[in-house]
Amino acid sequence: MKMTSRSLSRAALASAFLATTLGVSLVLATSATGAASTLGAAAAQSGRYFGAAVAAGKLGDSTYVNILNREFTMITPENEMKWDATEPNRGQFNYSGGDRILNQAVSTGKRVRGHALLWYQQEPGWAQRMEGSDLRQAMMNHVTQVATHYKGKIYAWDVVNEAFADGGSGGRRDSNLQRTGNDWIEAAFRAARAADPAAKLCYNDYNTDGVNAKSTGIYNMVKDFKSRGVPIDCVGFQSHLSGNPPGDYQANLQRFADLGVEVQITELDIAGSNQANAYGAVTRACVAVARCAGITTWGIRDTDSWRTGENPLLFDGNGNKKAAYNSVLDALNAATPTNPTTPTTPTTPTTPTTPTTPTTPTTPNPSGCSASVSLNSWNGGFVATVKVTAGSSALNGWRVTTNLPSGAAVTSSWSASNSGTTGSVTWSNVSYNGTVAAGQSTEFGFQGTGSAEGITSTCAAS
Ligand code: 9MR
Repeated sequence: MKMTSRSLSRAALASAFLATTLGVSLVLATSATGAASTLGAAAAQSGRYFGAAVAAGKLGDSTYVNILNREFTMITPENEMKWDATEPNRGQFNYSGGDRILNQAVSTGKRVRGHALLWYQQEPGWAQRMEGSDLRQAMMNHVTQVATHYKGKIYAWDVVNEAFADGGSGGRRDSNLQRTGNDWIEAAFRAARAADPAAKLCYNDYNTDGVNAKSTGIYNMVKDFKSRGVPIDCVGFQSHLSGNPPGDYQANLQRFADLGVEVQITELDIAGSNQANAYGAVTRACVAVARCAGITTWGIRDTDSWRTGENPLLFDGNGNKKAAYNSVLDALNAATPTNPTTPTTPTTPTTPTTPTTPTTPTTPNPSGCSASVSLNSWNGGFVATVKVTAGSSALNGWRVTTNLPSGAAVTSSWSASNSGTTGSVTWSNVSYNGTVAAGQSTEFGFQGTGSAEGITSTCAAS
């Protein structure tokens, strides 16, 4: 946990103040302590999302939709963007289910994790019967077509799902996809980047919850991709668990983050009697890793889960919050807020003596927006992550100018569109991240060659 003593004491001070002036009953609903009352709002305080896998067929169920709308800020289509759904016959694409979910997300201000472009399961029958270069061509066409259809609308794609073997080999899983050549994964990532440069591109897998042979195999692949400039932005940890995550769960996330990729918990569900504690442990691990961008649970209510009878989710069959829900909410609320990006010395908590009506927490920027850049550099290249934070008013669009030192050049980017690649580069929001609530943040990033040490950035509302 990265909770600083300052934020701890501020939170304690504020909650004591609230409890005495407003009465305890209000504490849970207010934001003055940083204690948000929904998963999505709680996660947003530290710049993260909280998502759920959603089935298009359930969008007519009002209990389901009410919880979805209230609690979640990210949606993963549970099956609707898979290969068998989107290309049931070779070259004939069907986006009806995927579009339904995308529209539901967009109309309610949520983002979408695309799942999954290539996976050895849920291949359409025609692809299952193919091999070799013919299959390779069909695979790449599939990636290109689907990523193009959703271009600019997807926060992150699971480009490749579950390509590594279980057990101790640390190698690839056998499949007809794998038999087209070991380079199929990087070819898929390059095709996805070319089709939708704004989407983050993830590799996603299960049984990768600690440092083990399988996660190390994936780690080595990501490291290799980064060193060779193969576009990869994130790694998804499905985290289908029974009881507590392994003791090195956080350390495992961190070692991937240290490679310069985002990490995401993509399909969380936890069975067993220790469920509430285990959910808390997973959430605390994510919020302790700066590059852990968010958590998605694989379904909403226990009755929505693929793990029939195991009740592994945060809401019971009637839609009531379970103990595990409170564990997650508390862990999200305890995360260090990320808002004051520019370390404009958050001066001593403005005299909390006189109980002046607890208005919104003092805003980091008086107006407009600010941008801060964090760099992950290696010899000859870098990844820059830029955090855009709204000032005292919401943003309906933003423009960031970064000044790159000479010799540095942008080669790819995500979640923003740019004009120019060297020197002064201007970045504009894409369709899904232009709206930023007052005091909240969004991120975009880019990869480049050369050294970006000394980069500066400015932000303007547009
Ligand atoms: O939850 C999905 C279920 O409805 C499908 O029948 C199943 C098909 O294999 O896939 C489930 O989702 C899986 C996800 O796409 C990838 N990781 C494992 C998930 C659970 O099996």
